[in-house]
Amino acid sequence: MPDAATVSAITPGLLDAIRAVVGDRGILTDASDTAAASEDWRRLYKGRTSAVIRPGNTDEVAAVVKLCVAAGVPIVTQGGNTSMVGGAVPNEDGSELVLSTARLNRVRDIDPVDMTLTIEAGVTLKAAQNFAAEKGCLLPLSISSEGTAQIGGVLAVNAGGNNTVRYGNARDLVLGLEAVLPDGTIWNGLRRLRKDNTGYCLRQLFVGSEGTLGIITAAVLKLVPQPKETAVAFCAVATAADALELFARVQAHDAAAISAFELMSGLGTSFVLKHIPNAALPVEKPAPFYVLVELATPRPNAGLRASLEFVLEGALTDGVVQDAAIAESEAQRAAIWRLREEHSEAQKREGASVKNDVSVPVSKVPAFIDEATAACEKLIPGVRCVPFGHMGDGNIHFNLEQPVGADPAWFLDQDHPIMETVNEVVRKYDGSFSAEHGIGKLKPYMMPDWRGGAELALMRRIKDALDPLGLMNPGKVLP
Ligand code: 2HG
Ligand code: ZN
Repeated sequence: MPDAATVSAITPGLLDAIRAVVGDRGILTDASDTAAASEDWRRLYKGRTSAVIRPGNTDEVAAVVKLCVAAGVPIVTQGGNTSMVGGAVPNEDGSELVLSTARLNRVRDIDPVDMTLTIEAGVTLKAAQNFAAEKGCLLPLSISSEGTAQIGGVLAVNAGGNNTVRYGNARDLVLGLEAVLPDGTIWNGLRRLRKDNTGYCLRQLFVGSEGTLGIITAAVLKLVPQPKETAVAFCAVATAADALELFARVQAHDAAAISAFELMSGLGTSFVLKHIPNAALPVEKPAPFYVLVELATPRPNAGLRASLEFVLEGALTDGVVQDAAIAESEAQRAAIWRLREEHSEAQKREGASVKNDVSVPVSKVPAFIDEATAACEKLIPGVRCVPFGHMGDGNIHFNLEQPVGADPAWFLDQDHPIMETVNEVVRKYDGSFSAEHGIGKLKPYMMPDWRGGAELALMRRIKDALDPLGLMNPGKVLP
């Protein structure tokens, strides 16, 4: 076995041996395929690889890992390649192979009594939600990229998304896991038990590890009953403080029914209206901020709409809300959600943007937004702050769009000072510099500052113990 310092070149012999395991359709070497897998969704990183390996089952993953270990070749595991932090792209020197989970795409089991879904890593989150819905269950995890993002990646990064306020993050939904370890051993921990106190909780090591400790190949996910009633409103508010007041009022009235409480800035929403076909504002006049509030319950005839109307009427009377529209149909509900979910795409089309995926205590969200906005506008005059996100759990995407007419490359070069400026405010409110997108390639340099000392040392010891050769997604997460 090679030692950690030696990383060998990818030889034709290695690719032949891999081809013998996965077959012709399990290995892509065309330039268009390898180029697509080497660039991230945000186009921040352009790496290089000589092949994308697509194993068709867990045994093939294990065999490929063993071949790579013997050859000293690093592996970058990739699902839907929707990472916001460059977590799934190979480096620039072409020394890493990309292992795609796309063909691990089977639903192994779904049980509506146990309320569990046993599913392979390459199934998209959207397809997994649909399987659950067909059995009358809800997979309570929803993110903007769910049509493309795959279960393996969603778990590897511990995605959060729109329903964390009610159901927690991806890690809270994982009962069991199957993974291929960095030496090629298959660990089958696909238990679907609600209680299982048997030593260290190994599955949680892999959730959030971003492919640096092994390759997640399948998981048992917790389901919940499908809502029988849903009510969604789109509300115009003058300030983020008003949005917080609205959140407090909905919580006081029916906290258990809240399934999403999302904030959008007026400017960010104007980008959606500008760039996304058929997007329309459901309220009469533009406002500085908007809130999407969704209530949902598995109880029939629960009167959610009346609940929402009651809270909104009070909020309108007291000037907390300027205007509000409640969805009258599934189509209207989808249109309201689209305004929220297209924020990233619209920002991409508007120009270069620097993202800050941060969290603070929910009660501090307005102060954080006000102070971070002032600090960034001082740092870069003309910068356009477009904060949005999951206000109900305190996770704000404090994104900055380049000043109008500025050079995009120049703007992106300012990413470190911008992120540091935002992070200073995050620190003031005891928040996190990475709420749900993970660390990837973008943020390892921040780790010593935020997670240094015993915490980072422990992470390194875990990494060294599991992946002593450093072949699993090198350069990600740890500095
Ligand atoms: C979302 O909440 C995603 O839509 C993407 O987490 C956030 O683009 C972003 O910064
Ligand atoms: Zn988000």
